[in-house]
Amino acid sequence: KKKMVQWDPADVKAELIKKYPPKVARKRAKQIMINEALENETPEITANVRTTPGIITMRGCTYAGCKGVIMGPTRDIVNLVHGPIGCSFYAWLTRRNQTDAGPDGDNFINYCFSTDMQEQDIIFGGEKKLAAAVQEIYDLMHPKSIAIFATCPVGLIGDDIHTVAKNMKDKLGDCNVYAFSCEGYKGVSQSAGHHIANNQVFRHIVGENDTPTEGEFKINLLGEYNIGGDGFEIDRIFKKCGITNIATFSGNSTYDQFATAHQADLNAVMCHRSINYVADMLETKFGIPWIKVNFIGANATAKSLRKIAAYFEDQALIDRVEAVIKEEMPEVETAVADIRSRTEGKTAMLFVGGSRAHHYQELFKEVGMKIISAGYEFAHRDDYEGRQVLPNLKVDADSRNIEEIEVEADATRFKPRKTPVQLVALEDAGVKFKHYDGLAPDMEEGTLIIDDLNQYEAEKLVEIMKPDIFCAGIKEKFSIMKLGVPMKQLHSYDSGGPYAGFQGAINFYHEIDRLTSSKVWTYLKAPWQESPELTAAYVWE
Ligand code: CFM
Ligand code: HCA
Repeated sequence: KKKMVQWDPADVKAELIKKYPPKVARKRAKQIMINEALENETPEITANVRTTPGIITMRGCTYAGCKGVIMGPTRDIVNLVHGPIGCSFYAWLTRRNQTDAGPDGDNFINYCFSTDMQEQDIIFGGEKKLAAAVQEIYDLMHPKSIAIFATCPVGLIGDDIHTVAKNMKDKLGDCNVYAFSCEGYKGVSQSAGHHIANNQVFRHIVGENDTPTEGEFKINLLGEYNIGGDGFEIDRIFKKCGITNIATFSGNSTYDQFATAHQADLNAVMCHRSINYVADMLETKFGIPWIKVNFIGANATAKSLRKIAAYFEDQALIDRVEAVIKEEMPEVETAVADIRSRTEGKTAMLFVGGSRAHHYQELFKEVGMKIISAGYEFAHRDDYEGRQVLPNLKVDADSRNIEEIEVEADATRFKPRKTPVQLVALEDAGVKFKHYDGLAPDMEEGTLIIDDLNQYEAEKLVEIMKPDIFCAGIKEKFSIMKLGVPMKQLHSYDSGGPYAGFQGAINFYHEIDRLTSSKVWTYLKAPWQESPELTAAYVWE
């Protein structure tokens, strides 16, 4: 059995920033946090700040967050990229979100639509070319809707994509056209792109369709992107429980699902980081409360289903949810019992996006593994530290004065589904609404929490702490594997998945077992490590 590597987190931190110039070291020091209990407070971390130029960040750009993340998975909206062809080509089908359009549904995800901007468009402007592209798409595909995305040059030359969109919408008549000013350079990461996408989806689509939707317990699932088919597994479970999912934002979604989303009774928020803006807007404009859920991990799935059932306060639903959990769990428990003997006590590191570095800790814990270091690429401070807000209301749980709450609720709600007093009573009964835990409180003391980890630090961290598995994205994959450490992509899942829900958890346990139990890593030695005399042959003059 492998001996546990011991380290002092303060030493590791010092080692990570040792080589930086003093100013950079000072900045990075604030983004590397030793998780420790302080008197009455959580330790603070700096997040959502610009990456120092020259550092090889793991982050993506604003266009990636808007077009790739939020709008990309919607299958019947044509996503037209206004920009040079590379921006469209390199964002084409990379995110592994799956679709099922049924026998006659539209699915444009497989296509790559671009205005293919050239030098002359940069000089003379690309608006005419953009309008012609919209017309061409309409003539060829007749979609319900066309979304236009700006890449960096568009903002620099000042093309007015919103006016082009409006004019084309008026001209076409039966096709909703709108635009996103999501130039890649805006903001400090893809996070700005989420916000831009959320605002426009809400402004141009949500609430557009009042045709009544069927279902007794209607929810929207926010922040689930059907990577590796996760959304399919969650929908399978909802269906079994009798919960109607009107719209997923945005895995395998359609224009009409967004347009009818305002008819739901509850929003269940999975990836809070990317979609909290829509949750808040649905609450403010349509009075639909939201709760935080997590379907990554079998126990987390059971907990989230119970939370949804508790909201509706319906005994038949509560019983059905319990029956589903009882039916699904034995297979999960059998898998854990088999795998845990090999995975117990092994260590993992997770550096992913803005929510998975937290959500996936559940799955590792279920097979007895320890998380020794984790962090987000672009999350904000509340994703690290957690936040607690009362449902339906813009007040902190601490300042819970019922009269004050009622006044505020009346002023902001169009159609409140429950009175604040009922909600407070529910909270007191143990149902926590709109509360979400941050990453830090859920991690053990002495662990290292690192924001916007970069390539240099990733390699150093692995060398020093020697985890049994490292989880991140494609840019990290091969440099980590070359260090002899198994690497699992938690963005694209490599070629695996689903990992959500009960069946997904079982898939994940098996994958982690295979990766961390494989002997192949012990054979991984470069020729010059085996025969030092070869070193000279590999040195470049
Ligand atoms: Fe949310 Fe996502 Fe994530 Fe994200 Fe992303 Fe993604 Fe991610 Mo890649 S929306 S924050 S911007 S869960 S694309 S499906 S895997 S970084 S952790
Ligand atoms: C993005 C998308 C990404 C990249 C994943 C990766 C995704 O940030 O533009 O680096 O492997 O999940 O596809 O996060």
